Amino acid sequence: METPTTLRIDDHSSYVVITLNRPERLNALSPLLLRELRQALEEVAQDRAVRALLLTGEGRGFSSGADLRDAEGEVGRSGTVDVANHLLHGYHPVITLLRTMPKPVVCAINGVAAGAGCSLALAGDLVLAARSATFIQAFTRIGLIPDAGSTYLLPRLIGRQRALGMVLLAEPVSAEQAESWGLIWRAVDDDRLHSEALALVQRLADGPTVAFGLAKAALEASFGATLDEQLALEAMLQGTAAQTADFRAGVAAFQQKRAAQFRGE
Ligand code: LHQ
Repeated sequence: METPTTLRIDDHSSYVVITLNRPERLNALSPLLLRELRQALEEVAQDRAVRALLLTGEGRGFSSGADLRDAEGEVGRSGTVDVANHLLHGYHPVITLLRTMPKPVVCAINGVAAGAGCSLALAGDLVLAARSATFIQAFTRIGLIPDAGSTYLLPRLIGRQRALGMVLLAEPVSAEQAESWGLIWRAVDDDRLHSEALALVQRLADGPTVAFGLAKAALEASFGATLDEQLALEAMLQGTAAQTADFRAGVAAFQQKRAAQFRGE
């Protein structure tokens, strides 16, 4: 991939850190950033050596959502951009790649996550946030509805009432509030965010990657399934997990009373 101009990509061999890098606009999601992020995510998804992903932002924001000042997309000038197409071709591949990534995705929310930036933050598997970070469903402030997955994710994470509160009032929700609602995994002190996120992604990268990917898929499928369908899916996916070298390594380590060394296959 060509060196991206809106992202920083750090390859730590077993995991990759992608940093949104337009801090002067609080990492607003320009069409170029979305294209570069999509390409980076496709590469992470396909690279078997990469066993986990950390997504974070540079500067004092995680992401302020759609770039309302971008000249290319002209989102800010009402009627000059085909919003539905921009969503279909710009945002949706990114959200889908994150949700279907066959390896764990940690999001480290370093500051405000607004609009589609909030959707992006919540698309991760485990979301850590700096205590000073906020989550704003900013869409209705500008007369839009939540997009980029927020109407799917919010009710599943926090229920209808809190989802509606966030959407209709569009007020900042603190990291601590987000943690207590179950919107995110954990709020951590600002100066600990980076080290805690790296420790978490390293831990996940050392885990049974195939099982992690299959577990994610099973949990995702559960919302649209009956118990019988879900039991059948579990049996099928477990059949796959049980064929991995990591399963054999895990059982052997248990029998020998030592920690397992997983290789992600
Ligand atoms: C920005 C942005 C921004 C550009 C701050 N764009 N520059 C919509 C349309 C079409 C298709 C697809 O989907 C969507 C979905 C959406 O995401 S709609 C929601 C879009 N986002 C927003 O409405 C949030 C807009 N931003 C804000 O409300 C504030 O900036 C927040 C609350 C995020 C942060 O406030 P402050 O901490 O006070 O920072 P600031 O407002 O001073 O912003 C700092 C700079 O970043 C500033 O630039 P400047 O040159 O004046 O220093 C802002 O213009 C720029 N910026 N958000 N979305």
